[in-house]
Amino acid sequence: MKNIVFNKDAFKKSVSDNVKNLYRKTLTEASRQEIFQAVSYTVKDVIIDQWIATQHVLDRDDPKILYYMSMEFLMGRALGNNLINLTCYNEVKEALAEMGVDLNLIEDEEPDPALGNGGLGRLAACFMESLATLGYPAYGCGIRYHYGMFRQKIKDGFQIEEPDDWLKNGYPFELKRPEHSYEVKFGGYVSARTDETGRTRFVHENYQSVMAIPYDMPIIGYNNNVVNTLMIWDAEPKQSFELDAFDKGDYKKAVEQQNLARNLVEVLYPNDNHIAGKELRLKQQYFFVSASLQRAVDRFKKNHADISMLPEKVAIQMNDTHPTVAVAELMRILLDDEGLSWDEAWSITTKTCAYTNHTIMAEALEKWPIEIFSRLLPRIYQIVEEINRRFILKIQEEFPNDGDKIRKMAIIYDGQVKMAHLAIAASYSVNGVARLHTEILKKRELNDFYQMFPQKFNNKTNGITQRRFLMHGNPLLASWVTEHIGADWITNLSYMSKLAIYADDEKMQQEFMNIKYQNKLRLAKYIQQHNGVEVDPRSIFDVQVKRLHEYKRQLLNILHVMYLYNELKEHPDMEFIPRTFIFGAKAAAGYRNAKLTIKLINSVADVINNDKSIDGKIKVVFIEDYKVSNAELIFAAADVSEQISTASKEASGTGNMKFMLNGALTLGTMDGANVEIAEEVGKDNIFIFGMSADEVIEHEKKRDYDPMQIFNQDQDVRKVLMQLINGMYSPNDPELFRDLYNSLLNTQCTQYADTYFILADFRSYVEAQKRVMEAYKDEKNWAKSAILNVAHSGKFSSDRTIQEYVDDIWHLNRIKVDLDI
Ligand code: DL6
Repeated sequence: MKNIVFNKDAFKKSVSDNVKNLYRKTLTEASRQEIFQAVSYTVKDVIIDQWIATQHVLDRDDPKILYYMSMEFLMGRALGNNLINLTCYNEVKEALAEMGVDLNLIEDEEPDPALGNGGLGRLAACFMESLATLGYPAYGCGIRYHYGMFRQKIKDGFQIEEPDDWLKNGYPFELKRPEHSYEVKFGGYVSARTDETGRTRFVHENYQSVMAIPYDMPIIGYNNNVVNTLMIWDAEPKQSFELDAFDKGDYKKAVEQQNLARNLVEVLYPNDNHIAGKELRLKQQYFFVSASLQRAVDRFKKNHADISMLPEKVAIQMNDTHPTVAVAELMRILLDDEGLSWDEAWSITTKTCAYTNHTIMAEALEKWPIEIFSRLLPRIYQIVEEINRRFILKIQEEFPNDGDKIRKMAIIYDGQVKMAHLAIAASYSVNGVARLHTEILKKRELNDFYQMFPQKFNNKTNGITQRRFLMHGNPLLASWVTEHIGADWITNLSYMSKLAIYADDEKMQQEFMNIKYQNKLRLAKYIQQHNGVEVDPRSIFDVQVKRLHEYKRQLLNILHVMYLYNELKEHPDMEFIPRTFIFGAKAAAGYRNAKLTIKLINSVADVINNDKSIDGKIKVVFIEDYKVSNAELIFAAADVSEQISTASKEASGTGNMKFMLNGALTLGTMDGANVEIAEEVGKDNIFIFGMSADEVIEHEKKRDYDPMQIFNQDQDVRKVLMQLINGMYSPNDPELFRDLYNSLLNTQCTQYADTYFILADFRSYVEAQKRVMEAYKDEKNWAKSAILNVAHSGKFSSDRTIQEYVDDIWHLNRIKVDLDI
């Protein structure tokens, strides 16, 4: 069933008209960027009708609405995916071709809106798309950073960060909505006053404030007319809104407000799984949370006089602890603006807010010094103090003989506000993002809280949208799948299991491998253009793309490449299937070892790629500026998916699912969602290695791991590690990689040497890599495994994840949108 009727002539005319009206040019005179803008405005025209219709349904039916609060939405490009979800991608491609325009080149003109760092932000984007596709009413709430995730350049092998000026040419898919602006206040002080009824009122005075202005972006459901909204907030100084009310004499305040607005949303903090702890970041958090909640409550009040019904109409999901200040802000609105008692306000808040935990990495658990928190958000701090006071009483009731519990569980302790504790105390649901992760939370990291509130804890294994990561990213495979099993998988990925019966079919295996080959050619071309490196599409494409973090162990991967190179040099005639090791990763700007690992990968690439004696058997490629758009090309072309984090450290991972969907075989540890991938695909179709989460945690507890022993006993390890410091990969500066060497061996430089058990897992990784090579020799069997990976990817659709959130946490109803045409 197709909902929109595509009219080719009208489309062409609209594109030409847009070029004319926007740029005073004919199509032949227009640049690609201008044509991208013109096409996007034509597409937006179609979207707007569905968007309005969706809003009318929301106004008419008054369903419960989800507000998904997230500091990050890593959206990726919109044009292609909008066309897919409007079900007119091929028609538009054809119409543009008739106009002499290549849609793929036009798509490349769109900047990647990169308002996120990595997995957490991309998950939020997949969730928004699945919510719209399933027809659930939802707003994404975030920040319109003027500069998103930095653009990565590689210069002499080092990462250089360049600003991502994604709004430079104007972004056609956003809509400014100044009529929904709100004031957000910072600083000042709070005075208690008794009003005429004898009630204590808290008055916030002498504050600075900014206006939060929403920009709406449409989120288009697949073939269902539903268009939800991603509402991202920009900041503007208040006086430009209220010129009259503004005290013109107060120049200093005017400048302060101007600066506050300018700085507030300027840039995304580029840290993944690590908090910056900067004052501005707390301001950003409160800014978008306060504005979003004010809008949510206003929207609710349009239809309802009784605020106690809020939990029936509004669900707030806090994506990690970053928006946790929402709990206190909602309390403030209910107490101060709505005049409710503490108990009434608390009852509403705790039935409305839910929290997702995305990490157990200690450095990512947010804590704010009370000095900063109370100075920036004085009223919010008062409220958190009171939540904490009452929470401590509850802890004492629950654990009467255990004084230590308060130290471990209090929201405010040791001069810090602990955001995860606040989130758990106030949420009706606390979820982890893969089964293993949730179990670790329950048994270890959050065990005290689990003992107190077992009913709050649940698991929601992450997922990804197949519309972007197969239909758009891998059109050849998508069409092949549809040809053989029909198109139901597009909206219900569990249908993919129908492919399994073809896994043994030699013709199908051949077809699958041909498609993979075409995708490898496409990536090889991209690598040639961007890296100037020639890679052999017949080699095994072994890929690790994700943020650079020590726990993700890109270092283990490159150490193995160094080892393999040593082997090949020592035994030039050994049996060997050519391998292309592909990396893509951004490192946080201040993360030394991560940046040094990027340099190491590039240095190893330099040496190996230029060594004629190995006949191109190993190539190493570092893809610059890894982002959503090039990720789609990479997943489609991969043979091997490297998911090699230290077991227990990767909460879930979602790249692992994207590779699987595209028929790559996972080489991974039993970590995060790898565990569930292994379960779905079966042990014959995945390469598992390394220590288990329990073993890692046990060593961490006992502190009995000594990497030096391995260094002394394993000559291959010793050789590779020596090459880090003997100038083999840095002849001009043999000390260049000393810090990496030290991180693995030298206890004086790190708290514990080899914190992420790289040497402990090295041998097992080498063996697993051998199994990969053995398996690849049998092309038919490899193809069978690859097809089975696609066939068993059904569980990992974000549609499934969202349905579980709806069933267990949000309790939303689907809407139905008909277009009155
Ligand atoms: O849940 C999405 C994603 C997981 O797949 C990754 O395993 C996890 O590392 C990531 N967590 C974060 C935590 N961030 N902070 N701050 O990015 O979430």
